[in-house]
Amino acid sequence: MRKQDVDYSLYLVTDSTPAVLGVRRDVCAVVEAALRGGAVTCVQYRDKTGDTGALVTTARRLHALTQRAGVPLLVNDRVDVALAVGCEGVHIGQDDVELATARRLLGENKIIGVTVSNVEEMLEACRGGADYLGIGTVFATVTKENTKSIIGVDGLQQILLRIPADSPVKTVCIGGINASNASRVAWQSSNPAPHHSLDGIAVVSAIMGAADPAGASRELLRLLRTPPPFA
Ligand code: TZP
Ligand code: MG
Repeated sequence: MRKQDVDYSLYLVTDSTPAVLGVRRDVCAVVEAALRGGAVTCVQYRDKTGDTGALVTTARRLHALTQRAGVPLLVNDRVDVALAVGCEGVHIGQDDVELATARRLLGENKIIGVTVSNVEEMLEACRGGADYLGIGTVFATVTKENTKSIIGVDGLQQILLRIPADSPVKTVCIGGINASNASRVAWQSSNPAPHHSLDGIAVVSAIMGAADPAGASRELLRLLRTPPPFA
C-alpha cells in the first residue's frame, strides 16, 4: 500500500478503557468486528495504559487484522512500537516526539499524522512533512477530557482554509463525531470547497462503544456521503 493512496474516509481510533469499550469486550475483537463491516478505511491503535511489551503484542494482533482488511495501522504516540511491529506509521500530538525525529526514525515511506488545533500548529506540521493532520477537538467528548481546545466546525473550517494550496497533506477531524453530526461536519467542511476539503472523520466511541461496530461503521460511512437536509 503506497502511503499516497491511503483512504482516510473513516478513521477508527481504538480505546481500551471499559468506559468506552464496555467491560467484557476486547479491543482486537471490536476492531475485527468493525473491519468486517468493510467501511473502516484506517485504524489507529491508541492505548495510554499498556507497558511496551503489552503494546507490541496488541499492535501485532491488530496489524494482522488490518493487513487482512487491506487498511493501514498507525500507532498513537509510540514510534518504537510502530517500528517493532512494522506497521504503516504513527500518530503524534503536540506534546509527543518531534515530527522531524519521528520522520528520521521511520523514514519517508511511513505515514506520520499530527494532531493540530490551530493554524500555527497546522502550518508547522505541513512544513515538517506530516502526511495527514488530525484536526480537533471539534466537539467536547468524554473520551478525551483534557483536550486543549474545542474548535467547533468553524475552527475546523478556518484551519482547512489556511492549508497551503500546494501542500499534499490529508486531513481528518476528531472529537465528538458520531452518527448525529458526521454528515453535517463533512459537508460543512467541504462546501464551498477550499483547496483542502476534509478527507475523513476520525472516531473513537461511535465505533468502539457501539453494540454493533460493523453496522455503526457502515452507517457512518453512508452518512459521510449523504448531504444533510438543506445542504
Ligand atoms: N483527540 C482529540 S478528541 C479525541 C482524541 C483522541 C477523542 C475522540 O473521541 P470520540 O469518542 O470520537 O469523541
Ligand atoms: Mg499523543
